[in-house]
Amino acid sequence: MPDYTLIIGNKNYSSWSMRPWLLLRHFAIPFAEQVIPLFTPGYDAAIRAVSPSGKVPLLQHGELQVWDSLAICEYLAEHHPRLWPQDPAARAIARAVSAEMHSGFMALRSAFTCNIRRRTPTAPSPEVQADIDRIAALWTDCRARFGQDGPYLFGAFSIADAMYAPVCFRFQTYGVDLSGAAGVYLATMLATPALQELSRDAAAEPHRIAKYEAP
Ligand SMILES: N[C@@H](CCC(=O)N[C@@H](CS)C(=O)NCC(=O)O)C(=O)O
Repeated sequence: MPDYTLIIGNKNYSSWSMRPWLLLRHFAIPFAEQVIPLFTPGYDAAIRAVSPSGKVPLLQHGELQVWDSLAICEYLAEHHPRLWPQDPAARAIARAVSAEMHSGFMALRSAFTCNIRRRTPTAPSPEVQADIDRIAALWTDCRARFGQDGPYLFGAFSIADAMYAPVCFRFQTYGVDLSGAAGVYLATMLATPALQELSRDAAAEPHRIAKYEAP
């Protein structure tokens, strides 16, 4: 019986649930997965019974309940220090870009909602394009400054990559092409086994959330 239980909303649409799930899977940290299907009858009561925020994801570890994706990743890193880069400067920037993702990119997140199995090439609005440009610049900068020892933002896969994984899926769904180092990083992420496993699980999920399937 694994120590950790991760409660998620689903695999296909729940971008916040995805981050700690990918982290646990990529690092082969054993965990039990519990799905409380998002926006289905009974979801609200079921999630509020366990999560103080009424939102997924939630990590249960013994008697402790930790909510919010970034706080969950930080908690896991207390027990598994390799989840952040080892160098203090790299770790500081990894935390900065993770926080920027956690609190920003609102135009992209609201126009290009997460739907992993969908393919719907869409021309971005100027606001969405500005978010895409910032993400491409950030990825390029991290790869150039910290990416010498591996193909991810800080070389080895870290929390920062897990935080940007939903953006990678959104770029695939909406047909956002990136050039140069950012494009190579995007392809690397989409080919990463944990992301591929999540995609397969998302494709097999039975339920549909109508507002994320329109138009
Ligand atoms: N900042 C939170 C956001 C969590 C969040 O908004 N989760 C969504 C699902 S992806 C949710 O539970 N929505 C249900 C609701 O708002 O009632 C985090 O990082 O975990």
